Amino acid sequence: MKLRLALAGAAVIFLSSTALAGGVVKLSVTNKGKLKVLGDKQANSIVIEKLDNADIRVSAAPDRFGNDTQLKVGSQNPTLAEFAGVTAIDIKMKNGDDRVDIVRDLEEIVTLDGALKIDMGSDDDVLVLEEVEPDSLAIKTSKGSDRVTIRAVQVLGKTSINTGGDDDLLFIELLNSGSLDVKMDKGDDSLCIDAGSFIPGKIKVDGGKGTAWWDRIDDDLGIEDSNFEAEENGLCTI
Ligand SMILES: [Ca+2]
Ligand SMILES: [Ca+2]
Ligand SMILES: [Ca+2]
Repeated sequence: MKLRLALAGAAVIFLSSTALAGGVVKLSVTNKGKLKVLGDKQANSIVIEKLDNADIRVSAAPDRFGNDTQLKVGSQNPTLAEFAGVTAIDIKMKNGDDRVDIVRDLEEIVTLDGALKIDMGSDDDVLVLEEVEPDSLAIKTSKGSDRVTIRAVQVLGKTSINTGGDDDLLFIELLNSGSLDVKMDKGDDSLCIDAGSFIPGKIKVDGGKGTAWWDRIDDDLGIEDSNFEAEENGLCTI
């Protein structure tokens, strides 16, 4: 049975007893409306969505071994939590093979007046952004072979993505952003930018050391002169 509680910080949480296995993710909202998401050294997995009442909902999801992440809001351990008045999101997942999905589910596109900042920490992380519209977007995935998917994302200001060391995969499909700065660092990295993206401002794409493959980059984006080694057709269909 679920128990619905209203907290002073405008959070609504749903309690149920769950064993601790996939680590703990702490959630809090500053008085300026920034939702802070803080993982631990375990493999944490969460889903962030927007509800039709404009609340942001964070749900715990099972990791690839089926272990559920435990959320923590104040002294409570809910399985999902809803927050009103969120204007920005700051995510730090730390070590472990983490997964974060920020997606439109059945309800609203995830719009934010402020910044969306995501730091996946070390190890092999998965990040999926689908139908998200923040004011600015900064992604960092650090060491580990990470996979980042950006689909139908609209950013008023700048987008910066740094996938760090090791063999990373970055898929960008339908990104509208004021500017774009991609750094893929060491390792054998792969980048797919779909031709449907629109970036009117400055574009900088750096494949880093090691082999960097790219596919389906729109000529209009003008990034062929970057240090990507070769075009590999079919990369975008992986
Ligand atoms: Ca973690
Ligand atoms: Ca991590
Ligand atoms: Ca990496």
